[in-house]
Amino acid sequence: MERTRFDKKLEKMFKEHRKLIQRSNKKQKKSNGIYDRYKYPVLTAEHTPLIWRYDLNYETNPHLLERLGMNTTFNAGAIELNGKYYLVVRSEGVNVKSFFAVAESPNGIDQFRFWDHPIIMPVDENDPETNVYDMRLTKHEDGWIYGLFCAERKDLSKPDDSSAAIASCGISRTRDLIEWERLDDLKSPSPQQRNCVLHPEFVNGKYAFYTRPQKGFIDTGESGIGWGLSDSIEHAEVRDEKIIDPRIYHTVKEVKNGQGPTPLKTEKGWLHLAHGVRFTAAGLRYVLYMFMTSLDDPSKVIYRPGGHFMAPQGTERVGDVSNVVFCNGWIRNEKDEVYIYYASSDTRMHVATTTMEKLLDYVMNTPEDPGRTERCAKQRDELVAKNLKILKERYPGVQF
Ligand code: M1P
Repeated sequence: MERTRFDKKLEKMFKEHRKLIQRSNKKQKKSNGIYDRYKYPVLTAEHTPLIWRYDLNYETNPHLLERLGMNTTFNAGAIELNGKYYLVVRSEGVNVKSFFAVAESPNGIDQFRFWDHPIIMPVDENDPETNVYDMRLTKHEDGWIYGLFCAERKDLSKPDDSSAAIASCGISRTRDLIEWERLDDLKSPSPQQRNCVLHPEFVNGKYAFYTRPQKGFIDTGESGIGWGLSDSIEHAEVRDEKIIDPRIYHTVKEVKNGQGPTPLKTEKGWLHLAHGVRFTAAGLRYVLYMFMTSLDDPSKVIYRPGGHFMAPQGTERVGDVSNVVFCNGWIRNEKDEVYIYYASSDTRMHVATTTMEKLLDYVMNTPEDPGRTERCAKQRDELVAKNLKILKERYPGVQF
């Protein structure tokens, strides 16, 4: 390509990229009343900076080919700092390795822009991981911002199985999302851990972890969302791990589940968002559900709204791993609005917005799953009877 064409093409690429980043987002008209979805994803692979992907030197890349392609941007941790909204995004190159990168927005709904440089997470050179993903950010009362993530290594005990892997909980901390200190991975009785989250307060003077013990890399066994305490964060070890939110037959979390973002403290209890997984003829289906735990004992579940809170819809259903919504980041702002950052189908990031008031109403007043079909029919029938009474009184003679 001639130099002038190269320059023109580059200019056009920057212009289009700028347009994408500056595009404003719009609330979708349809809502279930609990939260609002938005027209556009907040981050896609296309949002990643061109300087991550292209060699802009005419001498070494005269055809302006993409050199280090990006595949997906998903499963982001989220945090608000000084009035700005930050996502620490699982950014995956075309080589299927993820790394973390910060994207910031002035309003949390659109204009998310990646910082120029990805996070270079420190590694233990004696035991480096092959992949890292799904960071949960916790502003802890000890003053640090912690980032817990899955650190994945090849299972060296099975040299002939090229997919045998070990998932472990990596722990890092920062003050500014720029400098990261790596601490020891979490030790626990389970051979594998994924979806671990640090509770934001000390419990009995100790660091408290939500865990997800698992038998194998994919198979969780008889597991669920676990809970355990550790004396230290620098050398975190949970000796006693108890399951606080188990898997249950014929529910949205029949096959597995995992804690989502760090729970939010409210005057009624700790508000949790989690993912639940079910086997279907089309493969695994990942949805989000909520629950609340007690302020006196954050390991005690006190409200369990039945069914899913959010499931993949429309184009969200399709991606690298289809039929998945996953969330590991949300932000409660000073107006008590909650911005839920969820990924669809392991491919892109979206936002859904709501308020603390609505989430509390949802969690405390949505009936539990009665567990059996005829009880579900009766539960619905009771609602129908109450509603018909209201309608008949208010609009006598009108058929709805
Ligand atoms: O592909 C869906 C999700 O699968 C895993 O979640 P879990 O451990 O609960 O099965 C994670 O790898 C997650 O990143 C991914 O989105």
